[in-house]
Amino acid sequence: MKSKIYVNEIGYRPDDKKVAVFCGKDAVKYKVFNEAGECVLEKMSQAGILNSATGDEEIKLDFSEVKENGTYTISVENEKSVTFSIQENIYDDVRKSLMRFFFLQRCGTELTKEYAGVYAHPACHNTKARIYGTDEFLEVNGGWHDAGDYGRYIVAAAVTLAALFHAIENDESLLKVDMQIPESGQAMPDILTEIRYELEWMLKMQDKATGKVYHKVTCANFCDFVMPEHETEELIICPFSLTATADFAACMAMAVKFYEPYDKAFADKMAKAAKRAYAVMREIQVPGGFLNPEGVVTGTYEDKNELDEQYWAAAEMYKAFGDELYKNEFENYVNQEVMHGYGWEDVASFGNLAYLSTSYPTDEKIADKLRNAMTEKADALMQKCNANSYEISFDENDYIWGSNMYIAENGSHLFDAYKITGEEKYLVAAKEHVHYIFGKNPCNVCFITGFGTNQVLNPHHRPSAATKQAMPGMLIGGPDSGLHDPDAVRDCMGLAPAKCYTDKLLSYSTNEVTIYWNSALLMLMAQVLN
Ligand code: G3I
Ligand code: 9MR
Ligand code: ZN
Repeated sequence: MKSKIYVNEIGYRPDDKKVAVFCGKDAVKYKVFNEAGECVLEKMSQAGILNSATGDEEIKLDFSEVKENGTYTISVENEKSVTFSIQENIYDDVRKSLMRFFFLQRCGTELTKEYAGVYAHPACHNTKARIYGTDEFLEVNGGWHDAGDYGRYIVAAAVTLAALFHAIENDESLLKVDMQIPESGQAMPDILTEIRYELEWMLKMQDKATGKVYHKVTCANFCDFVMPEHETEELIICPFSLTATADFAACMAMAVKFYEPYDKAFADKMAKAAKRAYAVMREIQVPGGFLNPEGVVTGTYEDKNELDEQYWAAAEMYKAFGDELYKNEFENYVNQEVMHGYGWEDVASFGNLAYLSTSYPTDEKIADKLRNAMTEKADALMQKCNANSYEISFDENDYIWGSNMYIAENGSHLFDAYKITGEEKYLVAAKEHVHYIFGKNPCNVCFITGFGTNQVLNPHHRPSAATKQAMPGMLIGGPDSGLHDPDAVRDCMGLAPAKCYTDKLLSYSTNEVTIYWNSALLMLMAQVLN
């Protein structure tokens, strides 16, 4: 039987706030025991509060006083939690594993046993790809497989890299992590080498003639649960899209400064690519945005609002190159209906960070407006945090496909307000979002494969399924009350929104993984746990 005390199963750093959750109505006595079996803390809780997202009354068990290194359990009545640790560098392993995931997702190249273990495979997806609707073929090898499937999508790639760049900016120690990749030990830090692997592929997805960027390259259909070299159907390059082209421009502009010190020619190539994409992005006007062309059924990353992508691109272009034109265009977008976020669909928050951190002149009124909007957003999230015992910024309507990405993203919005106001409460709240992902959640599972006591064993991820071994270091999508796949319907029908999660291979809407979910978590961890 799983314990009913929900705790960060990976553990805590000594000085962070530490709170477990227990379902119950009345106040309870709880105790914390160290590995020697000694009780190091005994306290009374407050009474439970009803949570509209779980349907449960929940009690907070605050044990922040326990700060000594060691392993512990918490007990309430006859219930005992899983064992967890307190230690300063407790997150090093999970951070590295989350980073190595990108290497393990490499497409178009052989992964050897030495670096990839059971996930080793020969080069995959290395035939030329057909440009949809034509007899033209293009070499677009490389990059990372997007997710549990083997598609490669520009929108997804760009936001992944943006989050990774922000992770590095917030925690420079990421540049020192030995990712145990074939290139480790070179002058370029491993994380930048890995990111470059994706950038090189993205550059191939830009049309040489026009500067427009293709939306994705995938087969027409999703393949079976096989290793990537066995997906051998024809590769199809889907049409240009405004979102892909704008996100591409933003991402390339961001990348320039990271590579300048190591490879000036590569940095210049990206600067040029960014400018070309930005210049033409608005020409790609398809009513309603990108949709799959006939015969192709893989991921769409469809987006009804394409303004936030342009907003983000304008901001990054200005930050990178300082041209007045980009500034004017950005400031013009500020007055329009843009969607703020750090996810694949709504990206304007990346634009805010770019405008607020550029060394070129900015308009103070606009900067103030952005800071106010960011703080307001965080305040709305804080209200939700205060309304439930998990202290996360979710109510019953927030459990959608990829909810764990929104958990991470909200943590980053709270962190933004901390940076703007200096108020500690935002930082403390942001950290609870990491604790939730690591096990303090009503699904009672650590949402990173390979970590924690209650592990995810059957992720919707083809290499994991083909090897019958969950690849470690993947952030799982998490509860989705929309019940978007048959397994979710069968296992979660009638459950409260926060519990609509099932550890089944076929549950792609709750149990898949993606590059941009890992990166969102790495960004938040770099912000609040460095
Ligand atoms: O935005 C609306 C929100 O306003 C509404 O309240 C809510 C209620 O359901 O839905 C929200 O939209 C959801 C959207 O994700 C939010 O990001 C859609 O219902 C949901 O269907 C959509 O899911 C996306 C899914 O593809 C299907 O399109 C996921 O975000 C996205 O991560 C996922 O991406 C797939 C790729 O296509 C293929 N590769 C795997 C990858 C991960 O599953
Ligand atoms: O594996 C696919 C996953 O990456 C997608 O997110 C998901 C939704 O588009 O689709 C998965 O593929 C399934 C397909 O949609 C329906 N037939 C079964 C496929 C494997 O579960
Ligand atoms: Zn591949």
